[in-house]
Amino acid sequence: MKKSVAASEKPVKAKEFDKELFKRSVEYNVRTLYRKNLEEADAQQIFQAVSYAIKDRIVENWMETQKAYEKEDPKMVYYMSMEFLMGRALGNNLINLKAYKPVAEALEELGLDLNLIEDQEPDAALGNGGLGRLAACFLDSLATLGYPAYGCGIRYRYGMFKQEIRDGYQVEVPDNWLMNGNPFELRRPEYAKIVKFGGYVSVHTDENGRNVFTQEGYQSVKAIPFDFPIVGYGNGIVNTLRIWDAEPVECFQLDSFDKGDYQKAVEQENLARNIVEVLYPNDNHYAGKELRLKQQYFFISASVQEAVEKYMRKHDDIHKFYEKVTFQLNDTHPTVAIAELMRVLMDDYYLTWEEAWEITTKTCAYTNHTIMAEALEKWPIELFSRLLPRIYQIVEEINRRFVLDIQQKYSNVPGVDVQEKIRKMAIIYDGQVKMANMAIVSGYSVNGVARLHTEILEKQELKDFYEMFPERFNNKTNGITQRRFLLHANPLLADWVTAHVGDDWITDLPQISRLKVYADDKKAQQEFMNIKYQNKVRLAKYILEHNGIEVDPRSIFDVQVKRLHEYKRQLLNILHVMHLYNELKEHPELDFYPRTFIFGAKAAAGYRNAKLTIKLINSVADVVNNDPAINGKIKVVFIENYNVSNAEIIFAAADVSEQISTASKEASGTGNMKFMLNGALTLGTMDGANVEIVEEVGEENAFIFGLSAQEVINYENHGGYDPMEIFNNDQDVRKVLMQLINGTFAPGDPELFRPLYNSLLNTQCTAKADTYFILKDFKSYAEAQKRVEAAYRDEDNWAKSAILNVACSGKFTSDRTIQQYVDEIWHLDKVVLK
Ligand code: GL9
Repeated sequence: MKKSVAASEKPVKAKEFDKELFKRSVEYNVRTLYRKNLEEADAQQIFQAVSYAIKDRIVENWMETQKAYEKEDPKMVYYMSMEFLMGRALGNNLINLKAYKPVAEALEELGLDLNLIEDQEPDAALGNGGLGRLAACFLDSLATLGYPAYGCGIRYRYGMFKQEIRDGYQVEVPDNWLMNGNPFELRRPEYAKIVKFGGYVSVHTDENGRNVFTQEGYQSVKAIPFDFPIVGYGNGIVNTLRIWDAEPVECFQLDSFDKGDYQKAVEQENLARNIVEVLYPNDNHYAGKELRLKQQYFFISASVQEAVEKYMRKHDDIHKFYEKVTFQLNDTHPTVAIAELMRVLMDDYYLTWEEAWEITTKTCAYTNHTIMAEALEKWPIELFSRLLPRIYQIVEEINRRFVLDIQQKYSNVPGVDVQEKIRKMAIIYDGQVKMANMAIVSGYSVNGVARLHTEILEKQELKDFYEMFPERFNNKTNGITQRRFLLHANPLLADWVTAHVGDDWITDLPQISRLKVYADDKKAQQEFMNIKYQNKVRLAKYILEHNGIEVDPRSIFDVQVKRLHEYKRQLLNILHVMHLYNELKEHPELDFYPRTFIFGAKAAAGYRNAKLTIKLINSVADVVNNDPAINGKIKVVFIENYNVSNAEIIFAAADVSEQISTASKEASGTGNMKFMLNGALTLGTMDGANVEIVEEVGEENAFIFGLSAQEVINYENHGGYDPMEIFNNDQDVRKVLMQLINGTFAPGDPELFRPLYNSLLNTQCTAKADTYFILKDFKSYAEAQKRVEAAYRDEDNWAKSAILNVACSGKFTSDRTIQQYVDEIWHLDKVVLK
């Protein structure tokens, strides 16, 4: 058993940080953990020792917080999510304990560099992208605002894969993040739960004439929770992220052989081993895998059981459950929670359907994160009912009653085709269980994640539901935590902001608008650009170390980092780079401002066009970066393994933020907000939260281009558009498209990029061409890029716009988002520690 020593016996507020005590506890931990002194310990061991010392401080506050919750018995939100993209914990915990600088100093006195120690920590990458990182930002804000909350998720043994680039191709490497142990987590076997899969349901009538349902012949798995502390900023609050690990229910029993249960014992053990093995690496895409549904039910059943048991430890009337508990379902991934709560209430607490339904519908709320059709979760009945027989019965009954409601409501309404309504809205239809429909029908709130996205839900995607339940629909524009993405990620800018407007922005981001008065101030502009320059030097160093490419920090850093997806249109970006390269080659005399195009993106392992786009970016980079004729004026860099920790370095260094999704497709985006907060100017379409970003900062401080969401939707409703027309009429487009298939960037294999070419143009295939309107928006994008260059040449004005971006980012703090969830959906009270 690992032992460690606290820096202090009693809880120490951050201000009273005792340096000497801290140093001693680090030395002590190295000794007891590794039988070494500081000089002998390696970097990883030092990281562990420092983390245990910090954890001991956190634990004091954690206990106090939980005691206060115990005493005050406030309403709690359970944020149910398949993904929590936490990134590293040490630096963030120090920031939120307000102990970052003192700890850095103390370590320096020991001859240690906190930055290097932080680099020893693997990212907790239990998420794919925006949706998972949003969950992490929300936990930070909940703790900082003092709201009682649990995050509920899965402790995947392997998180998001590590990306290596070999010969320009993405190679996926397993992410064994728990390899060295995780100093911040706490195993809580005393809260283990049993989760049952398969078998059949038997019904019998009990002595009171009630039907009792029991699942029999099932396989079970033991769910063991691991708790992570979520430290609030400077308020002593520590909430809990509870993620579930799986273990076999019983180890091999010798008598299994005798009973003929050997086979079952093996199967149960395999189930436990497989279920939490790995995070599915799909973003905005549903693959329909059986194991994925098992993962969903596994963590939901455990979390719902725990929520009910915890409630019943303090209360005797289960009917009032919703007064103390609310479940926020992060997309449809956790929606089996609805049926699971119904099951527990009816089967374990003997409530009637009506009683259970009232509680469930007042407990569950659903967030929609995408309108991408391929992301919609639909489970074949065969699979769903085989894996979750009792849950399936309940879903069937929810559906039966809902279809009756539809018939009742619309049968006598002239002009309404009831069958058509049922086809679109039923939870079970055409042999499938539709999870979004269940989430909408069975909860009290449905929210989108940016204003435009919510409007599209109400007017198009979920129109029928909106008509039936208008009061359930609401918008919660996403946000990000400024503690991680400015205070920790960009200390130079953070200090500069604080020097000018004080440090209120750390917990009240709209205060950062006081910077506006400095936007025109020449000295402030220079200081700002100087900080940006230093951050670009830091990123250039990272790129040199990790990619072996030299980039000039005086060039414009034009950055697109996000998951690789056709709708996000990295292809548009790289086609434009090819076009610029062509221009420079044809007109070497062109007065061209040097530009570094930086990409970072992971592609889902089975997503062909996405992976080929990565290869194209790297192939273009090879040619462009090594062509002496263009004199280093364009550099293209693909940053390997884009993740939360290198993102922090990247945002801080960006001049231009590429947010170029096909309008209507990006529900919100959150990277766009992180760039803005760090003073990058948005080059983007009117999509997702870009709309609101531009509204805050003013269109003159951004570069907007392309079709509007409504225009895209109109084309889509009329069968798309004809890209051939553009190909035939636009010389620039024709040239770059030909280069995809003539070997310019793939000398040995001219056909290499044919699939990308076909995706844009091929109308012979049955598949539609250019469904993401890349060629349609190309010209408008190229013009916007020209405006970027012209604007950057006017350095004072650029600095002014950049400062205004920082100053106008106040709306996009996740503190605001969470406050809106609290006020309009959850209705929680703050807990303040004395
Ligand atoms: C996403 C949207 O695509 C983003 O636009 C949005 O900002 C985030 C958070 O609301 O949600 N929806 C979605 O399925 N993903 C998103 O990032 N993908 C995953 O991360 C799984």
